Amino acid sequence: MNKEQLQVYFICGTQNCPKGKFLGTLEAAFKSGVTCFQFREKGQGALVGQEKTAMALKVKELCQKYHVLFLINDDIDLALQIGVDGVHIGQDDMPVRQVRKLFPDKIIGLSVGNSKEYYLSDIEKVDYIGVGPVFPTSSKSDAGQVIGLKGLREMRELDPKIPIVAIGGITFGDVAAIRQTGADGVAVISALAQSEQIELDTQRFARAFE
Ligand code: TZP
Ligand code: MG
Repeated sequence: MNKEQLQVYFICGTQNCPKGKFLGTLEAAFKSGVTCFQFREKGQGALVGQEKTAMALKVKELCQKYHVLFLINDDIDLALQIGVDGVHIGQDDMPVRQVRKLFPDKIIGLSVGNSKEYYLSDIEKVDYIGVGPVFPTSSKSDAGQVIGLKGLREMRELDPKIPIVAIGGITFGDVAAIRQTGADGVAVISALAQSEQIELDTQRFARAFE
């Protein structure tokens, strides 16, 4: 994959946005510089079943309109059903080997929290890893140990090649320091989902990669 597509990586589900604002939030962000989107519909208040599928199809359409990569979190069945650019999985989801068999040519991203998880993972079968939480986050209750910029740099040193997306508590003011660790992109939920100036904040993320 082209790792520049990971630079401004927005993760969101309807549960992360004020009621009724989800698609509007996505469109505002997509037109302002988001490069990759992960549909992560989970947790309290998340859509399920037909409603989730219908929303995923709307998101797919928006991604196509703005040339944003469309990834689905965890839900392999949904990804197979509607067609995606890729999927993102965690350490406790379907094993990478199995996911790769189902999606031989698609992007597969894997969450890796530390070096132990790195060594236990099928890294050669994934396209990028999501590393964090770099900073404290309130968007994921079981996000694991905060690793800081130091931990992020250590992961980069462990594997100089694999595309790395930093995640967890990131705002646009952190991008310069994160880039200095050698990470390729930043993934955010709240910095965009809860922004009151989504266009401007997305542009700030995008500009930080110029
Ligand atoms: N995985 C590790 S931290 C995190 C996920 C999904 C949440 C990131 O959200 P935020 O609001 O950008 O901290
Ligand atoms: Mg998961």
